[in-house]
Amino acid sequence: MTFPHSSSRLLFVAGLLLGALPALAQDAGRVTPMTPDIVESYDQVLPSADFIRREAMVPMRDGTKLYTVIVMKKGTKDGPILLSRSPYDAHGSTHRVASQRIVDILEAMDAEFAEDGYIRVYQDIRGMHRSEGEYVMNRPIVGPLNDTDIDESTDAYDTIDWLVKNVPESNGKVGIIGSSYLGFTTLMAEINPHPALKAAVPESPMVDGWMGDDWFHNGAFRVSSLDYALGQAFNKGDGGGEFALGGGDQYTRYLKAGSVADFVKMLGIEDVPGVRKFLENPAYTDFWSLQAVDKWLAARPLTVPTMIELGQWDQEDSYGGPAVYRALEPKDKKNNMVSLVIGPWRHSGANHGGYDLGALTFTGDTAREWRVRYVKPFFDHWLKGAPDPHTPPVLTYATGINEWEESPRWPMGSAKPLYLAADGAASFDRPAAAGHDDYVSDPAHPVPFIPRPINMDDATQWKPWLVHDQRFVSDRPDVAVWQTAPLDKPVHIMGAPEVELFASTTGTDSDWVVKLIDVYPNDVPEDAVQGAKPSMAGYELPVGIEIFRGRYARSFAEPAPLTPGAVEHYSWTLPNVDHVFLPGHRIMVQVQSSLFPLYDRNPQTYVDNIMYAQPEDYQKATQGIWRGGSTASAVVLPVVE
Ligand code: PG9
Repeated sequence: MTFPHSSSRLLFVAGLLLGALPALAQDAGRVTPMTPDIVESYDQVLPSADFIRREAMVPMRDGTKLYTVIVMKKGTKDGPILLSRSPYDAHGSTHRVASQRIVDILEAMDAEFAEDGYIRVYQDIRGMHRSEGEYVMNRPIVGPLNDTDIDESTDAYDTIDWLVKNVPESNGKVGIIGSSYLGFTTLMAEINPHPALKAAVPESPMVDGWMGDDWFHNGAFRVSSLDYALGQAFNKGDGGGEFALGGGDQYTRYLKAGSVADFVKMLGIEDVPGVRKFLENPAYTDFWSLQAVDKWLAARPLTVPTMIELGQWDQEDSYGGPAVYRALEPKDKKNNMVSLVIGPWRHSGANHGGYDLGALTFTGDTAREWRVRYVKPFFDHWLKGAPDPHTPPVLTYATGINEWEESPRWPMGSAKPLYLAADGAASFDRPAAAGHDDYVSDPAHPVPFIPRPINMDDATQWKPWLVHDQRFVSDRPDVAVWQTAPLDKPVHIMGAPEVELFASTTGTDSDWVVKLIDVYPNDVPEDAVQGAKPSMAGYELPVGIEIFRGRYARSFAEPAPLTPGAVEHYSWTLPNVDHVFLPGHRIMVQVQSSLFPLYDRNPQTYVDNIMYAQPEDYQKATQGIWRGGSTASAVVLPVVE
């Protein structure tokens, strides 16, 4: 280990001395400064604790200091550093439970590392909680959208540089990990990476907020984004978190409010920067495309081994992980630097218990299994020189048969269209004759995305919603349904099903929602499984749900009105999955024109900025879903034979 700065040597000595003086430190007011910037923290820590916890204000190149917590087991020597850069309170992540054991104070996902000589570091990103500076939500990289000299990539670089020079117990190698926003900061660290950054695990990373991560999906706005932007605007010190927007059914609340802008005005939050950016940028202009992280990564060399993870039922960031895989994989000439993992999880579920999701039960704790069998050996190899674990290029969990599968690439399946046919049938044979099925979509009665009363802030509703039984809407007259006969052999899909929809509307704008569903037989052998779970008999399990905003049929950047009555062709993808439809099950497709209040309502009358639609713009429309002939709507399944 080398200490380039003499101050680091001093620090090391001070650290050794202080390690022997915890009781004194507590007497002295619970924290003891090591230098003005590094504090050995004894907050609620007894001499018997098995760990050391330091707090440092780490200086960035522009002088801004970021609050950083460094935790390791006592006696750590030559340990690798595992870093996470977070907007969610580094102090909280290193104070989970008041305990004297390192595995308790850190996040559950850290246990394997904490016990094995890793130095765990959490940092508040710029402007958040205890860090200095100004917070910019998903701060774009320095360039056209950021005219400063700093971004999350430079902050990661400066942090890593400081850590390897100022943590004397480290071996000088750094890995980075984190989910969602922390997945975004993980990827940002890979742009012009510090040479000490040796491996990265971006989990459910937020990559493109318009295409399919948090804010919009294919142009449809996610109303929950407002709540998030509001919370982030006030996350300073111990502040922030959720906002009390009133109780009751959110379906009613948003319906009564009107447009997104009406809701924002009602709350008086037009000037919150995060909120304003949504109102002003509803289309995929440079504002969004120039901040898409996959595009930045595609334009740079691949130097950091990267394991990308996402949950099959990720209700927040299902787009980003596969997009980054597509951007990086062509550079991975030997197929040994980039890997993709899709587990049977919700958003960030990989860092928690992976036994079940909603009504589904898996084979044990799949999340811990992934962390122990794949993530830990991956970091051990790159950060500690442990033997090559031969991380599989692709690791997925086949739901339906509940088995892990290792594959050489992604997607694995080949395209097999499942066509919508007459009389509610779905078939692998293309119907010769063209026809259409119609329904009336009324913005005054949008289709709920989960049963009412809806509270998206209630984790029990929000986290498993993507696996919710769809029977609660399949009988609605504004939900069109097609299904196969019971399958006589399994249908295994590995990839992102593609929607090829031919549809008409009597309006001038419209949303289209397609759901691919696994329908369980009405009496299922699975019922024999013992446990507290409700019966799966007749269950309509969504394998993938995704929305498309009609005005973007021809261009994401330049929306245009739809021509009433004309049949338009729409293409988009459902989330990436590894799923087996078992014999006896049916494959169902549902189509509807709203998914409320998760997505704002399309008024069904074209207006330039949909955020500002007026009450008179919200009009009923008759929707035609076309099938057969030259307008053969289908969901193209990535089938593995
Ligand atoms: N999905 C959340 C998020 C990421 C990035 C930006 C905004 C929100 C998250 O869970 O962090």
